[in-house]
Amino acid sequence: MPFKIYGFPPSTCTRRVALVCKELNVPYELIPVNIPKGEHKAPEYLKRQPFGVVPAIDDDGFTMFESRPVARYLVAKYGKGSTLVPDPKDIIATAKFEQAVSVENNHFDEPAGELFLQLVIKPMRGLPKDEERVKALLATLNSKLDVYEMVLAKQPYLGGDILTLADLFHLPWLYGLTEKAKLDLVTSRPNVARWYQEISSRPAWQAVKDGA
Ligand SMILES: N[C@@H](CCC(=O)N[C@@H](CS)C(=O)NCC(=O)O)C(=O)O
Repeated sequence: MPFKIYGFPPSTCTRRVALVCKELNVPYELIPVNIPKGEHKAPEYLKRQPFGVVPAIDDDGFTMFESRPVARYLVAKYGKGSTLVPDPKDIIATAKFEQAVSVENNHFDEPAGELFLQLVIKPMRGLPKDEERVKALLATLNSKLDVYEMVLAKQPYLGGDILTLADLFHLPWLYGLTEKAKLDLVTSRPNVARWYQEISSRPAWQAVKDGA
């Protein structure tokens, strides 16, 4: 039975899981859950993801949700020899990886996601954006990326010397904000630009960047 992703192909979290499948060469079947039609709130889907968001997965009867833990499950199960998650026996590499994963989740995801909502999703739905909120979010995100620039001036990747899931987790929002919202978040920061250029040109991301 193929690995099943229940998701909405353009959604960032669905693409985050699809990206890791591609990185690990895990074939997947995408079962569409149409967000604009409200299918993510349908009782059948809520049995898979009780919070009513996408994605959820089914791996030969094993079901789970939350894109980042799903990515880690994929590496644990299918990523023999993969360095996308450090060997847990390497305590320092693991600690630095966990730090980077936490930074993405706690400093980047929220302002990036809300900016995307304001600048791309609202206009797509014919809704006005909140200019004051956009200004505040941009200030927040820029201040976070200034810290990224300092980190990436000292090491090639957010977790250290090796590319990990912590880097890849950024791709859906960063791509959306630079390519769709046309925000200039990276070019003025040479190390962020070098890092983004490298991770976004990976074939796995190229394969799913516009839809899982
Ligand atoms: N932390 C969750 C977030 C899931 C999430 O917010 N998914 C969005 C799409 S990226 C969604 O389903 N939005 C629909 C809604 O909130 O109604 C994950 O990473 O899986």
